[in-house]
Amino acid sequence: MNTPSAPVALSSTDSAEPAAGGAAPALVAAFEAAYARELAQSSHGPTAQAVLNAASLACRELLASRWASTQAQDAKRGLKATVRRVHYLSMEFLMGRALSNALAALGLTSALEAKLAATGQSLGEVLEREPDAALGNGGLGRLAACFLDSFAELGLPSFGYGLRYRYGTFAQVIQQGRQLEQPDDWTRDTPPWEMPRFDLRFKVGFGGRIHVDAAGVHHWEPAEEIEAQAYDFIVPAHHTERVATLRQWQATAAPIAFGAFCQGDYSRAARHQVLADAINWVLYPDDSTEEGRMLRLKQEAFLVSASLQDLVARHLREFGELQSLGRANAIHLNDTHPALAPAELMRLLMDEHGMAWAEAWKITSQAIAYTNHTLMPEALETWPVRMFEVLLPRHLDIIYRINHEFLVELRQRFPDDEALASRVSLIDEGWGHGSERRVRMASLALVASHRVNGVAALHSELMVQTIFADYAKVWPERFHNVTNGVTPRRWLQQANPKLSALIDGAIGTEWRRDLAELSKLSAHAKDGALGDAFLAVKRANKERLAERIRRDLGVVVSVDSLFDIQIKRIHEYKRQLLNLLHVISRYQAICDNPGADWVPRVVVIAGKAASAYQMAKSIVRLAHDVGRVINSDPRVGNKLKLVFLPNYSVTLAESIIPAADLSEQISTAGTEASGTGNMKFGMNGALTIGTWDGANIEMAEHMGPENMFVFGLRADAVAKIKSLGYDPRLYVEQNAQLKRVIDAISQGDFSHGDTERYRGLVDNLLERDPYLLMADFADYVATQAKVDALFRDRRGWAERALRNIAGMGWFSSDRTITEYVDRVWSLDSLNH
Ligand code: GL9
Repeated sequence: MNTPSAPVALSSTDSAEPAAGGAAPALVAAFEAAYARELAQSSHGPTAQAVLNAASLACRELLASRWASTQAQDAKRGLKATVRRVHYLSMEFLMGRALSNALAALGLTSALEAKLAATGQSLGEVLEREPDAALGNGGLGRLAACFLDSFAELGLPSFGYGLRYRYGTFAQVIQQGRQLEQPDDWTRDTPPWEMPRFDLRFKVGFGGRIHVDAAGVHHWEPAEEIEAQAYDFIVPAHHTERVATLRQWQATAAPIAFGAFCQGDYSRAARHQVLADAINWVLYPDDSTEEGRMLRLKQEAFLVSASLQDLVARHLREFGELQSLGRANAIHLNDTHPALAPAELMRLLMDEHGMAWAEAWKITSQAIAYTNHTLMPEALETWPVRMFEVLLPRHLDIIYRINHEFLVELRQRFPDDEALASRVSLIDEGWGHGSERRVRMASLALVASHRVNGVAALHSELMVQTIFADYAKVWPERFHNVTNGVTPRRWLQQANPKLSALIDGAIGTEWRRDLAELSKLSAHAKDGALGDAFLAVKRANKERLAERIRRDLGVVVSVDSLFDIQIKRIHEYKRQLLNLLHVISRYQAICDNPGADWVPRVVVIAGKAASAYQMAKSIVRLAHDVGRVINSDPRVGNKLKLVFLPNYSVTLAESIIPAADLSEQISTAGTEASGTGNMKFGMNGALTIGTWDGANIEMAEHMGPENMFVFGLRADAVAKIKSLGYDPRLYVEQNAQLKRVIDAISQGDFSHGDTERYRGLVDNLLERDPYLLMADFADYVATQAKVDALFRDRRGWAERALRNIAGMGWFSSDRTITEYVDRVWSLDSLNH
C-alpha cells in the first residue's frame, strides 16, 4: 500500500510476543500504582477484579502516550500525503475484550504474568473477568472492529467513529429452550477502557425552524440541542507503536434546561436529561421492529453530526482552510446507517462556514464513499419524510436540493426515462404502494459517493445486477468490490496460540506480520508428522471446548467426535434450520441402525435471534428441543450430540473456533454478502461445508475447491428456480428421508407430542421455503457423508486442514484495508 508519510518504528523482534522494549518496567510500575489504588478503594481485597482494573488502567496509560505520538505524526502530514485520513463511520463496533489484545500488542503478557505469579493470581482468570464490548449485532460490527486493528497495524491515519452505547447487544439467556433477552450492562464492574476527552464536545441539534438571511445563508434554530462528548478507545498495532482510535460519542444534555430547573420545573429539566440519555441507551438490533425508529434516526444523526464537526474542526486546525478537506480526508459510510453524512457535511460547509453549494458539493463527493453489506431488500433503510420534518428540517432541505441537482443531470443524460428518474430519486414518493413519502438512505449514499463497494466478489456483482442496477447504469465507474478480511492477530495468534506455534515451527514467524506467508504451508501439507501435530493441537482445543460444554450445559461430549460448528446470528437465510434437518435425519438413521460404524459428531450451534424475529426464535427453540431428545437417547450415546451454547459473543467465538473440525457456511447462494466467520474457521484449520456464496467462493478459489465441501444450488440456479415457481412440496414428496424428518417435527417427536409448536415453521417450509432448504437438503446430506468419509482418514483430513490454512493468507483484514486504500481512500482514487 502507499504507506503514510510519517515513519513508523518497527519493533525489533519476530517472536510470538513483540518485544516490550522499555515498556515492561513502565507497565509494572503503572500496574503497581493502579493496583494500590484499587486496593485502597475496594472493600473486597486483592480480587481478580482489582487486578483486571489495575492492569487495564496501566495499559491504558501506555497506550495514551502512543496515541499522542500517533496523532502528532499524523498532524504533520500536510497535503503531500497520498493517503487521506480515513473517518470510518459506523453505528456498530463489536470490539470484544480489550486487555488481552493490548497486552499482546504491547508485548507485556509475560511481564504481567510474572508480576501476578508473585500475588498468587492467574492471568487467565483475570482476563476472563473482562466483559465484552458488544456494541454491534454481528458481522458488520465485527468487521469494523477488525478494520480498526488493521488501521493500527498498517499505520493508516484514521478515526473510527461510533456511539458509546450504555447497553450493547442483549445478553441471551435460555429458559426451557427459549431465548430471553436481558440487558447487557457491560460497563458496570469495570472502569472504562476508553479515555474521556472532556475538551471534545459538540452540539447536535434537532427540530426547530430555519430562517434565511438577506445574503441567502440558512440559519437553523434547533428546538433541542444535545451535547456530544468524545470517548476514545485506543487500539494498538502489534508490530509498531502506532495506534488506531475509535472515537465514541456520549450524549449529555446541554445545560439549557438550567432555567427550567431554577424555576422549579424539575420535570422539564429532567425530561431534557432523559431525552439526551436515550441516545446512548441501546444498540438497536439490525432487523428490529418499527419501535424506537425515531430514536434510531436521532442516533444516526447524532453520530454523523458529532463526527463531522470533529473532522471539520481538525481540518481547520491543521490546514487553516476547508477547500482541501476532500483531498485530505476520506469519510467512509459503513452501510447506510451514517448516510446522513453528505447532508450534514453540506450543512456544515455552507451554513456554518459560508461555502457555496458547488464547492461544498465537490468536497463532499470527494470525501464520501460507501460500503453496502447486504442484498436483503428489507435492509435498505428509508425514513419517512415526516420524521425528517420533525427532527432534521435543514437536512431535509439539503436532501431535496441534492435530489434536484441529481435529477436535472439525470434527465439530461436519460431524457425520456421518467421511470428511471422515479426509481433512482432520493425520495420514494410512495405512489406505487399508496404510503407516505420516504427518504431513501442508500440513494443518498450512492449519489454522494465517489466509490461504492460490496464485500465479496459475488455480492458486488449481484449488487450492480439487482438492488443498484439503475445506479450502476448511471455511474458504472463508481462500483467496486473489496472482499472482507479478518484480523489474524485476534482470530489466529491470540485465539489459537498452540496452532500459531505449530505454524511458526513449520514456516517461521513472518506470517505473523504478513499473513500471505501462510501459503508456504502447502508445501508441508503432506508432511505426516506435521499433520499429526496439527491433530494434537486440534484435540487440545477440543478438550477445552468439551470442558466448557460440560460445565455450562452438563452435556458430556467426546473429543474423538467430529466437532461440527455453526455460530452466527440466527437468520432464515443462514439456514441453521437446514443444519437441524440434517441432525434429525442422522439421528433417525442412528436409531435405525445403532450398531453401524458411525463417525461420532458433536454439532454445536450458537447465535442470537433478533428479539422481534419470531421465526428465528422458533429455530433456537427447535435446536434445544432436538438436542434434549438426542442427547438423552441411550441408543445414540456418543454417536451424536447437539448443543446450543448460549449468549454468543466475540469472546465465545474465540474459544469455539479453534476447536472446530467442520465450519458450517450454508446460506442460500446469493444471500450471504460475504461472511467473515468462514474466514476465522479456515485460518484455524477447520474444513468448510458451504454453499457457493459470499466469500466462500473466494476461499475455495484460494485453497483449491477440492479442499472445501461445496454443495447446493448456485445463485443463478436459485434465481431461476424461483422465477419458474418453486414448489418445496415436490422435494419433500420425492425424498423419503426428508419427509421423515419433517414428519417427526410436525408430529411433536421433539416437543413432547405438541403438534402446534412448530406448525408455523413447518408450514413455511412446505408452502414457501423462501431460502430453498428443501431443494438443497439432499445434496447437503450427501456432502455430509463425504465429510464423514474423510474424517475417518486422519492423515487425509489433516492434509486438507493444512491446505485450508495455507489458502487463508489473503483473508487478512490487512489485505482488505490495503485494497480500500488503493481503490477508495488514496488521493489517486479521486482522479480515476
Ligand atoms: C453483513 C453480511 O450479512 C455479512 O455477510 C458480511 O460478512 C458482513 C460484513 O460485511 O455484513 N451485513 C449485515 O447487515 N450484517 C452482516 O453481518 N448483519 C449484522 O451485522 C447483524
